[in-house]
Amino acid sequence: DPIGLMDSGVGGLTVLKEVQRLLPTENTVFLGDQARLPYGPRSVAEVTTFTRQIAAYLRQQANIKMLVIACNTATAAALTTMQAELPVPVVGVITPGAQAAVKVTKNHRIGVIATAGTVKSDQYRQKILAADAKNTVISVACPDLVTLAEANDLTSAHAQSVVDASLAPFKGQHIDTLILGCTHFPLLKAAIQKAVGPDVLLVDPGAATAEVARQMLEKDQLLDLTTTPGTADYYTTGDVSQFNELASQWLDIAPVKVT
Ligand code: DGN
Repeated sequence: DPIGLMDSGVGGLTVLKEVQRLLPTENTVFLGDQARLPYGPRSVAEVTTFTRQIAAYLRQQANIKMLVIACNTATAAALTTMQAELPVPVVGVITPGAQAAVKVTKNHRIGVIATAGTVKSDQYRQKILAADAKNTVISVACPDLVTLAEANDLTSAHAQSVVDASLAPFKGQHIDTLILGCTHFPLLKAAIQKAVGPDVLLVDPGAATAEVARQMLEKDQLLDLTTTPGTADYYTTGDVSQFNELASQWLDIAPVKVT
């Protein structure tokens, strides 16, 4: 049975890539809810409803053995609920990302960029302080970066100016670590690094999340121990060609199957 991953759009593909890298024999099925994007400004109740619907769809359609909520906004809103409701293990991206940042910061000043929903949930700050209370956390909502990523506008002068403006609040804050707290943001990594300068370490929670997923599968004896390369299926609730363009580019595979 496959591992299911979900996001509000293409951002979750950044997590899928890490899962495929770490667990190349696992089958995966991904759903991007592009028709209802963005999740960032929506209420907890609404994001929880969407997450529940997608989980049910992936269970029924693909009999997933694990759900990775590859979306920070949905993790913040619905991880605990989904863990209580689903009969399979459920992994979110926030705790792995927070712990990865705590491991690498030296001056204990950690920045977080995310959607409004994730910032409002305060979960990155709470998880970071739970891991090490001497950290200071500065969180900034950057909804415009989601729009850039969905439009596959990653390297243009316009994209850089939007990224620069979104990250301006970090000027003078002396952070040494910045968590990309929205799964769309690793797509804009180059522009983000340019905006904050070369001395700030960017943390992409995707890799740490893939490792947590591996550990949970191992513990439950659900790991695929064959040597055949895993298959990948993709679903979007939105525009197939738009999804395909970015997915094929980011995952370095073409064409991808989208239904
Ligand atoms: N990719 C989602 C996240 O990680 O929070 C958010 C994108 C959105 O729906 N605004």
